[in-house]
Amino acid sequence: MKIAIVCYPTFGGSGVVATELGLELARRGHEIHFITYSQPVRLALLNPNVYYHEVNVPEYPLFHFQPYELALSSKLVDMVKLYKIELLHVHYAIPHAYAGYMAKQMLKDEGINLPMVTTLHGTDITLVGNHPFYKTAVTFSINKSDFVTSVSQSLKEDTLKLFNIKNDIQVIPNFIELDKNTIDPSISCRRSVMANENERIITHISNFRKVKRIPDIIKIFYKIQQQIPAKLMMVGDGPEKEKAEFLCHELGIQDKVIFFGNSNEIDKILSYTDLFLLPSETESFGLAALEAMAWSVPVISTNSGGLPEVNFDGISGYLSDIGNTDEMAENALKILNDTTTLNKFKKNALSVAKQFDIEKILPLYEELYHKAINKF
Ligand code: GMT
Repeated sequence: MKIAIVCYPTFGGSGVVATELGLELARRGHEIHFITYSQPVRLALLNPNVYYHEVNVPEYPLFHFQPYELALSSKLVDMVKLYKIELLHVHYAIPHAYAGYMAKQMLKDEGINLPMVTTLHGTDITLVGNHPFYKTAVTFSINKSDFVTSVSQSLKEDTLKLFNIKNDIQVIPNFIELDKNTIDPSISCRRSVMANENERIITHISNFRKVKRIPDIIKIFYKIQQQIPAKLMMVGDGPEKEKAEFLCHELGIQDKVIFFGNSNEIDKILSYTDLFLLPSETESFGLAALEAMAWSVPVISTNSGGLPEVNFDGISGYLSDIGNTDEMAENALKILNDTTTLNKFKKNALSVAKQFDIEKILPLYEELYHKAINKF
């Protein structure tokens, strides 16, 4: 199949899912066209089936806001015609489903039917899309998609609760490529850069937005390091990062916390990690938790949104109510205190992650694409 994928090309989960999906589809022989404003961070172009088409938005001083949707829908129409693309898969409803619908309409005018699959990822529904200024357009674009998927049952329920949706929503969870999880043995071991032999390594990875409750991570770690030798790896960047750095200084734990910023060494960091913290206000799924589990890392998370669908309480880690940092620290210590328990949780985390192996999830998308193409 010839498929166009529209996504945010950033470090965020929706962009990662879209890119990994496209790359795996390309490996399976499909022709994949990424159409977005810059090259997706995880996109390696050394694949004969992968194309990247940049959407350029010229700066014009008259405009207070540059019209990205307009440029995107034009680019979609041009690329669909040029490469005879058969299907459009947009990730994140805002504004991609909206621009996709416009492209569909323009193509229809020329006698071309382009089926559109929209995948809802979370904040496009729970935080941003639900805003009264966007809601009408978001509802419209979801209803005008030929097929809609959501990354968890919880997100599906939220979407149906918050919007007047007439379409069926199919749940296709986030996935992980387990085969990838081997560290090149020629790379010298750098665990020593992060921690001493006797210290447990605890990690958080995100875009440091408010929804991630970054101060809770510091509070949980503060309690852990009072009981056992430990270091905290903070990976990623975003608006809450500086506040977290100050908090570490206030608590006097700055020497035990490393702020990496956006890192391309996530796999290596996770391979040395003993515990992952994700105390988010909400997560439609929690791809970061799954990525950690795929490296046999147990997870301490909240029980909000789709997190209970990926982190199983008492098995791959523990779940607590939002903001209950005392309980999260206690649970973390239960896992970290002795090596036998830690190893049991590590083993369980990996076996839960295996349920989300790309080999199991990707055929669900392929099946949906066939259905969408055959619809016209
Ligand atoms: O929250 C993020 O880190 C980014 C965000 C995004 O839109 O890219 O992630 C959302 O999509 C991911 C992939 O489907 C999910 O795993 C995340 O849980 C979801 N984030 C939220 O719901 C807050």
